[in-house]
Amino acid sequence: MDRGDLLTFPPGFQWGVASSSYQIEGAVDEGGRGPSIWDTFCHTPGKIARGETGDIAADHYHRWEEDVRLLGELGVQVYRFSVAWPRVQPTGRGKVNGQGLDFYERLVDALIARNITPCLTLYHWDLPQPLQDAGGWPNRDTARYFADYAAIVAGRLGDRVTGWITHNEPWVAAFAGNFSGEHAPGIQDPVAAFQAAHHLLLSHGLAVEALRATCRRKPSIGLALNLNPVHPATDSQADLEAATRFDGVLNRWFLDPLYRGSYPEDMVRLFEPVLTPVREGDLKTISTPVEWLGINYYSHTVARHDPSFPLIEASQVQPTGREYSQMWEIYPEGMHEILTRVWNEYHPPYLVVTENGIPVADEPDLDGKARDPRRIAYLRDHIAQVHRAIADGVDVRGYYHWSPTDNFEWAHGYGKRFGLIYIDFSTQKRTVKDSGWWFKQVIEANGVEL
Ligand code: IFM
Repeated sequence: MDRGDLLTFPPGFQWGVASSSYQIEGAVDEGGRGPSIWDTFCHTPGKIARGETGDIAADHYHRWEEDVRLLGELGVQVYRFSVAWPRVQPTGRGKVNGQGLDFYERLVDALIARNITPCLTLYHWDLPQPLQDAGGWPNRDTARYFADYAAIVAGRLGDRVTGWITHNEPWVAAFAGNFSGEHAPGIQDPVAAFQAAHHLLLSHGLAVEALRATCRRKPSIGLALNLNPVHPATDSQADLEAATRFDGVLNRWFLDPLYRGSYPEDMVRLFEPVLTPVREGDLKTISTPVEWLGINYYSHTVARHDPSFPLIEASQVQPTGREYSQMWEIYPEGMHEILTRVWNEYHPPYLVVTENGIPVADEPDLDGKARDPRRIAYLRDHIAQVHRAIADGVDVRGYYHWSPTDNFEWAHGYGKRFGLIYIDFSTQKRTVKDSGWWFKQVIEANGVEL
């Protein structure tokens, strides 16, 4: 498998990049698109750094051809993108906006023409605002509307797209959106957050049925979970237990229902005061087997006992003396740890790293070149850990970098850059960074040089 310092990957391993609609598209009121919760949230003063919005973002709605061409230049094999539900159904239910579907159809056809496999995410957080007005994810009806929307997209694209992701990071959608309120819709209500989490999972199961019933080509369905290994801040009993609880809400609350058909008992006891009863049959729907699981890995979590946090009595700490990016500790070993743990404890058919990347304050130099050695180092070290997991017997079939271009990083606005391609947001000029050319070599070699 390895030649000298080159860690080579199994034949057929897929190298990709991942993006999401609201973070790149812009054109929020064009092509018949309706408003989403992120439009509302961004236009609420005080929610986003510097008052920025995704109104224009990376202007991908107008520049998608250039973006697809750049993906081709980098030799990318898979492009994971998301469809904006409010482009397809401006009010989230009923009426379909053909122009929205046309946009994604053009994109998919252009990818296929360049031999880039599309991997379509149905939901990356841009819920149509009218559905939020009717209660959002805490309202059970939203799950049913999501399945209808899945069938609509599958009806148009299911003859050529085979890679499907129902949800991206349902933990973030549920808890950042409805518990901490840092994300849209900005609600702070634990009861609503747990209802949202349950309905997101339920909608995943319902969408799986809808995709299988509608796609003309057999779909290969997964979902993308944000998973972190959780480590205790010290070896005290209190911190060890706090780490178990943190792991319970971050990882097991989603993995257990999907792969074991039940919520973790220790956490159910803990969250009992804020849980609403689960209806019969829901967990069977949620645990409908799917073809693969996507893991979005960025860092690990270090947790300590902290009674000031209700219910969970645990909080995250940032230990000193470690290496950090602008948003998280840099912890490559966690990639190996989470892949092997999920593989050994939950037995998914196979895994794909559906996101991994680093926010770096890049700027092109005077000669116009965008040098980003920290991103290259981060990617090399994390890809090496994917390789290590494969060598240990974990079936990982792909690695998708977040993200092809710099984009709108939610509450951080444009202040955090994750792209392999630099975007000057004042001109929308694209410049491939060193990391982009480096990733191209990784793809060509099907391996990473240490
Ligand atoms: O930009 C986000 C993405 O939308 C979801 N996963 C994490 C990325 C980086 O924060």
